[in-house]
Amino acid sequence: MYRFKVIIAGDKNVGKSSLITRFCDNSFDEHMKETIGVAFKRKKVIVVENDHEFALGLNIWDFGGEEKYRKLFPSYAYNANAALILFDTTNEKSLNAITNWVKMIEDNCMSNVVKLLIATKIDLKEKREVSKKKAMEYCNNYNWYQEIIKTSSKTGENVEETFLTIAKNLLKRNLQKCKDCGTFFSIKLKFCSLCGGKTEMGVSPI
Ligand SMILES: Nc1nc2c(ncn2[C@@H]2O[C@H](COP(=O)(O)OP(=O)(O)O)[C@@H](O)[C@H]2O)c(=O)[nH]1
Ligand SMILES: [Mg+2]
Repeated sequence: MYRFKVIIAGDKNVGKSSLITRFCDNSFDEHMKETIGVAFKRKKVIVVENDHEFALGLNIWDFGGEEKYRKLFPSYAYNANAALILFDTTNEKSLNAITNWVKMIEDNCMSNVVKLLIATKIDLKEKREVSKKKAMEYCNNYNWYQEIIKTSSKTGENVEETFLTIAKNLLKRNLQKCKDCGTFFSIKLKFCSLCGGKTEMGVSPI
């Protein structure tokens, strides 16, 4: 099992705790309690890549988005392998706040941290303040930006997909395949952890 730390960033009330609760417990609470400081959940994800099944243990860290908790962010983000950055489609301010969250992630995480942008509460169509065009224009500022995943923790839409996308990116960014024995091992190692085969320089990971 490969273990990774995943953190969730975004303003208070964007739906961070709800996304984690839908993914880990498959439930939703209209009156979700405010997150005090930092909370933590675990879930196993199976990814199939190149006919190979990988089991990933995601350690998912939740964070109280309130201003008073911001000083905890460096220790919260420490050693994170992936960060989900959330904005609420019913609150335009939460989209503009992304800049700060991205900066805090880049200042406090490793340079190879996987970053993914998530739009939340897409079931609330009548309250929508952020159009797809506006969100894309905003996010085009980031050179790492690939896609915005649109989610609803209420209906569950795209919640599994969010964490599967994270898991696939984590594999690509952290593992390499041994050319001698086919084992997957950490990209940081120069020799295969099973057979000792040497890493071929420049060979891209899976
Ligand atoms: N309709 C709807 N409400 C949501 C959704 N996600 C979160 N909420 C509600 O938004 C509020 C804030 O959610 P919460 O997860 O506590 O946000 P957090 O502060 O970022 O952790 C709660 O009342 C949730 O029930 C969603 O996908 N759809
Ligand atoms: Mg919360």
